[in-house]
Amino acid sequence: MNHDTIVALATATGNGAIAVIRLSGAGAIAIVNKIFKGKDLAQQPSHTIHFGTIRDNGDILDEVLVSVFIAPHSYTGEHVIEISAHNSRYIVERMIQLLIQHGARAAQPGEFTLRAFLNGRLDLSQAEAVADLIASTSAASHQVAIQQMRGGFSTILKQLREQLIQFASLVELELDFSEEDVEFANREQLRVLIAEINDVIQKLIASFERGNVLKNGVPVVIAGRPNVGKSTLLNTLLNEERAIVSDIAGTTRDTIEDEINISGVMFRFIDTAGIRDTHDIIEAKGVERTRAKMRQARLIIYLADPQQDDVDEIKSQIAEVAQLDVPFVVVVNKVDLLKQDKLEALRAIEPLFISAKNNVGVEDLKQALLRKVNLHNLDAEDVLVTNIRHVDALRKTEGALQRVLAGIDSTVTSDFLAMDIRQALHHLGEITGSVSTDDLLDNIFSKFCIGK
Ligand SMILES: Nc1nc2c(ncn2[C@@H]2O[C@H](COP(=O)(O)OP(=O)(O)OP(=O)(O)O)[C@@H](O)[C@H]2O)c(=O)[nH]1
Ligand SMILES: [Mg+2]
Repeated sequence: MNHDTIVALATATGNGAIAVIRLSGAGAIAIVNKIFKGKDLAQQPSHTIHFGTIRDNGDILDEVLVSVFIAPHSYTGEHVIEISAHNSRYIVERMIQLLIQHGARAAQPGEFTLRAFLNGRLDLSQAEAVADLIASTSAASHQVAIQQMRGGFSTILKQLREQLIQFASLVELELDFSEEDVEFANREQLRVLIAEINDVIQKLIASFERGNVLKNGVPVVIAGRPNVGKSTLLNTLLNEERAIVSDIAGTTRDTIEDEINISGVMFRFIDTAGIRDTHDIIEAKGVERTRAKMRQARLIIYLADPQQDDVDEIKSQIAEVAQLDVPFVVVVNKVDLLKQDKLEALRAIEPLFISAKNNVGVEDLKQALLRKVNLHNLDAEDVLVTNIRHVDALRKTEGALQRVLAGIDSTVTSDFLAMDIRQALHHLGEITGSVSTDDLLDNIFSKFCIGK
């Protein structure tokens, strides 16, 4: 199965000067050679590029550049050919058909990367990072994906896993000598190793929240009483008329979301229905939704309007927000209308003063948000877990290690100890793919596009 040569368009369909058609497999060079007129590709060294024409029965289909990668020095570890052609849908379709006629097969989604994994060019978490990298939309998510694709935490995990394997085999060896009551595996050393692994795992699990936020954007809820200017602020942040603004209280009834990139970090702003008691059933539902969104937020912008509410009233609103236990910033809107004495009185609550309508102070607000999430200065060496599958496996590893520790303490027999260590190894291996099932691989690679 793995010996057939696969072909797919590697670049996006549609506009663009160049299309790259990629082949991988033992027959890649021979197949292209049959339709390529130029140098004999079979005679060329790896990592070289050759100009020539692709011909169908003597008719020139296109002038192309052909890149040659000889196994195992390629993305997939197999022979790889990349044909750079002119990006016409017609040319691309004909060329792929031609290659299939000459012995290639159309690739499945993610099949190039799957082969890279099966041939040991990437581990599973690195392969997943390829998908993330392609999907990355901000400097931060890009950095996390690159880090992971280049090895990331799998290197650390592999080392720890190997040490644990050593212990597993020593403990299992004890089973063969069970009559004689010997201990090959030093229990104290095992305890130290487990503590070390636990430490790394804890850090990785803790990084998940941060990593996930980087990948998916920081959810920031804009909340406050009706008419304080929440929708106006959303529009100003997005620099477009995204939400309806009016001087009628209760204009926004449902949540409205959109993303912007601030200094490399994706923020997802969520405009909400103004909070008040209301008999209007639809508005009441909207307010309920606002409260739910506030609880789920990573950060709340609590917007107040001193034209509507006096300082004490605003203070009591803030006290309510504080109870949610979600980080928040207090922002006073409509400074353009604010009288000096009221402004002074408001300083006590240390808000940011803005005018959403006139775009005053909004830049400072953005900077405050960045400081608050503390994500923009990511260390290039920071290892972050962004994948729910990985975090699951890490949690399961943690559980198994706890059982190993408990086992050492209660001096259970070696066979139970060995079983728990094997469990931990299994879950650690799931992350890097040292342990994998067809279902798991299917699940991961089917999410890729064809050509990746
Ligand atoms: N003077 C002044 N008016 C503003 C400012 N920001 C918003 N407004 C006005 O305040 C009114 C309400 O603005 P919205 O953005 O619709 O308020 P909201 O908080 O979304 O209101 P609801 O959706 O009803 O909860 C509109 O008439 C805006 O033009 C500001 O900075 N200065
Ligand atoms: Mg609104």
